[in-house]
Amino acid sequence: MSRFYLSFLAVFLVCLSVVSAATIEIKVGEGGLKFVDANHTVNKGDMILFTWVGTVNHSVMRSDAPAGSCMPATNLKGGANATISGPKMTGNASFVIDGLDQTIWYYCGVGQHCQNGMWGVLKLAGGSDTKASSANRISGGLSLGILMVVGAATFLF
Ligand SMILES: *[C@@H]1O[C@H](CO)[C@@H](O)[C@H](O)[C@H]1NC(C)=O
Ligand SMILES: *[C@@H]1O[C@H](CO)[C@@H](O)[C@H](O)[C@H]1NC(C)=O
Ligand SMILES: *[C@@H]1O[C@H](CO)[C@@H](O)[C@H](O)[C@H]1NC(C)=O
Ligand SMILES: *[C@@H]1O[C@H](CO)[C@@H](O)[C@H](O)[C@H]1NC(C)=O
Ligand SMILES: [Cu+2]
Repeated sequence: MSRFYLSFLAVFLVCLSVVSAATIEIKVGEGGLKFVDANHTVNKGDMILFTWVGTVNHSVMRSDAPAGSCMPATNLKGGANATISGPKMTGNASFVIDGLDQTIWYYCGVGQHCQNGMWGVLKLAGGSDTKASSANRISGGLSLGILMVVGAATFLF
């Protein structure tokens, strides 16, 4: 193996190990008064994408602890807004994990939906992953790795 090949391989492996941002989709109102999946382990930079799939209005609000407290959060870190989306029936809403909170609690503020269990939890993790977001993260890491290898090759040759 040539030294060049080995250095590309090294760059590639380093890139693979870098945690890249993932998009985590949460379906709002799938199967009733639910977020699916409600709970995820997230990393800084991940985008949480809520997509409305139900047939009644739902909102997405951040709350303080404990999970399922069903009250808008007060004084979120970084001046974040407790309202991620007001009530609606279609479309989407998203926010990016800023890494300031170890745990983000969220719920639907429409009617008694939250009291009926329509809430979820996003936990910040350094390395570990949830099943739901690992596929996205790996493909993101792969494309980044490939991009950097192509970049290195262009530079060296
Ligand atoms: C989400 O996690 C909380 C604990 O943090 C747990 O009580 C709840 O049952 C979980 N919800 C789902 C839908 O798994
Ligand atoms: C929070 O977001 C809601 C809905 O997007 C908006 O109406 C409200 O003005 C915002 N509040 C602050 C303090 O930015
Ligand atoms: C759903 O939400 C929209 C936007 O806030 C509102 O205009 C509409 O009246 C709501 N529909 C119901 C059935 O509550
Ligand atoms: C989210 O909704 C906007 C319009 O409200 C649309 O332009 C955009 O494509 C949607 N994004 C996703 C990822 O569905
Ligand atoms: Cu709801």
